[in-house]
Amino acid sequence: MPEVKLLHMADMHLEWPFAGMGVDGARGRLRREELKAVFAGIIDLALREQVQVLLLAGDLFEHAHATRGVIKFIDQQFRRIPGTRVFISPGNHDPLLPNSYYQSYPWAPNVHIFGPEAERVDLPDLPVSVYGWGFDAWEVRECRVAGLRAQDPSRINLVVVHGGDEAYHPFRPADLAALGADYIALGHIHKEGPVLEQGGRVIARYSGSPEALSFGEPGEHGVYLGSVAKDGARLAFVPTGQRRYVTAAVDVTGAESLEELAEHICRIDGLDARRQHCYRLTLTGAVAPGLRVDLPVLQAKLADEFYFVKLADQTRPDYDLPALAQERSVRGLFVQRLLALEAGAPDEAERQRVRQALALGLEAFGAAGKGGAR
Ligand SMILES: [Mn+2]
Repeated sequence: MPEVKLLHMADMHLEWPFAGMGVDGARGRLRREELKAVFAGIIDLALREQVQVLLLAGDLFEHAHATRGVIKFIDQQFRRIPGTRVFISPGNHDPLLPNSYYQSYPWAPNVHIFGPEAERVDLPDLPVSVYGWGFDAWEVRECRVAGLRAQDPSRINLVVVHGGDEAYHPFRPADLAALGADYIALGHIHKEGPVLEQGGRVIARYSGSPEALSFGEPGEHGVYLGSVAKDGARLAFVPTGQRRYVTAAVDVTGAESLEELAEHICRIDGLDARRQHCYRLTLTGAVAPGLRVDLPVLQAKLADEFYFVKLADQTRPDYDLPALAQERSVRGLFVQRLLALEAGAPDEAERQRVRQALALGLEAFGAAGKGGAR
């Protein structure tokens, strides 16, 4: 039975600005170089696995930021795999606008870029048809998959398309099911996952972003590799992501100094992992009264321990607040008032401000923590 060796990827977002990484411009530029390396690694995989068809389901690069240099880099990667047919369905970050490099660049002969009209391309040497359609605007608010319906059910019918939500080419699983395709490679959602299954086999899925781009993209990232025949698609996830984004809470209960806070924080992972991945950590628990959880200083202390760490403070001083609030004293009244303020605060930022005021006030009153005399 004929089959086709396939690699499905999407949402590479080359030249992504990484603005959320903070003020460090060099780090963003380095991340953009890392994205290029991940893409080159996927081309290595296609070469090694002798992939016949590479489906690129949109958002390959950032239209707003891409230079001719990065386009040349992408094209050179495609030229490394002349035996692989590359099909690109432009997405909402790399739409086929009049000034798109998709229009003006002399792309390698093995590359096909789908346009705003649904199109079928038959491979010359295999009973395979590839159907696709591409964004020609920043937003597309209607479903355009109807033109991608398989015309010859005896052939292996592949679809590559971008979108799936309201402003970005909405479609439902039922719209995809109606296409009669053997495999539908989707892009747009940066988390991999199936969209349509039939008889225990995935017919349509998102491959996710090959490299995570922000804290909104936790977990492993990669591409899908395998084969498609008339009796079904057999593709498996291949991790390609280099840096993971980890969001977690760290209980620092008992910490009495910034050094101890740093020790608690470093327990989140081993040094190799910490120097590889990006962490967004919220400190929780009860710390020694009088310990100022000074995030900028702590952040500086951890500079050599992490590739990237962003801290938030939700700790509280280790006071027995209910007991203090019972005291018949100015201090007792102060604690009562601030606990009420905290309870009535509209958001976490305000609650945190009240907790800080409470801690400073108790520090001024000279209150001892639960641990005893200070
Ligand atoms: Mn995307």
